[in-house]
Amino acid sequence: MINYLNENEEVVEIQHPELSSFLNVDDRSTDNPLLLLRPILHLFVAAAWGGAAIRNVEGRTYMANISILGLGAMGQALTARFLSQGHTVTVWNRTPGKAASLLAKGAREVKSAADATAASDVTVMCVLDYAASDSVIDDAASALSGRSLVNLTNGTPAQARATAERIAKLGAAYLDGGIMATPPMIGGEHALILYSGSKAAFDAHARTLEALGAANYLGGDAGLASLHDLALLSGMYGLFAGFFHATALVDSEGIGAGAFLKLLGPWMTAMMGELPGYAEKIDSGRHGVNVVSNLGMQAASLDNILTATREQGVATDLLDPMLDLFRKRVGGGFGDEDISGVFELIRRKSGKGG
Ligand code: FVH
Repeated sequence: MINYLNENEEVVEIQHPELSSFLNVDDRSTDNPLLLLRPILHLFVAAAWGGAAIRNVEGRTYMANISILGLGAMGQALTARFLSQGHTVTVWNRTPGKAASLLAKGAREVKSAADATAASDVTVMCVLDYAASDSVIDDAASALSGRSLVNLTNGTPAQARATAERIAKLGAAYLDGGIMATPPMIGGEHALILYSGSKAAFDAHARTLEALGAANYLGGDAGLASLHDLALLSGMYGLFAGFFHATALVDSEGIGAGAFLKLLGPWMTAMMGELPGYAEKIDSGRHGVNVVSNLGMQAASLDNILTATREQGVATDLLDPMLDLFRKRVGGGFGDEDISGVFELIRRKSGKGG
């Protein structure tokens, strides 16, 4: 008998007297060279056993059957990472010919999304957008029943929820995901992937999915991963916008971006320290307490920034909307309050948030 652990840490027993006498040998000091093959044999036995994710109790082998739909830059990175972890990966892409380097690493390519889906308990899809993922689901629909689909395609919460409903009707479990990483970051320490949707599917496959990056499950509403993904990206684009505007301003006098970043980087990092205070004011709705730098003063500063920007011949497009909001809030009688009050102008006026 050979013992393996499935993804729920349950022991799976495989009855095979000849193999088990060899694979379960404990004496590692033996000089039998065949023992070097033991990890590979474990992989072989796991595969032959029937496809569920299993790993050797000794912790030296770990194996899942995973299918990947979509071999763009991200799909290729996901596949390469799963392969590097010893998993069995079946791949499909709309346009053939993108799997060459993955086939060399052990991936198996099939001709249809349905064939790929049928090959594994869990299928990870990562294509351009939801129009693309809808059409891939059309093709895979016949094979989805009883399986799990993890959709890492970027989209909106509404698209994720609609897809969750559709997949439920097809009899499959659905996890939506948002990848907070670029392809080269996959599997690295800074890669984060947000998930929401079927808790059962997350619990069953979290161990496998963790190979890609930290796996953060946000709840049963399939739209939550997308909501958080887009919100995090919004923060990123706001940061980039500040960087671009600031750099264009000094660039107008011939100062290079790299040189300026030495000043801007630490300044932005220092200003990050203001965010917990703003978050507290937003959550409490009390923008008038503990005000150090009031909005009226900040509106005058931003006005100066935009005047100087025009004088330097630089475009004001990125910051114009911010000054409009500052002025509107000051005009509403909130000039003595904190800058966090601007949030009240953009938040949803009714429903969950407002
Ligand atoms: N790359 C990145 O930095 C970001 C990081 C965060 C997450 N995003 C999202 O990941 C999705 C895929 O992005 P990608 O980088 O892999 O994108 P591409 O390299 O352009 O590959 C696109 C794949 O989508 C397939 N595809 C497009 N349209 C269809 C369709 N109608 N039916 C089936 N597949 C389709 C395309 O196939 P092909 O053109 O090779 O036939 C590629 O496999 C995306 O949501 C990012 O926002 C990446």
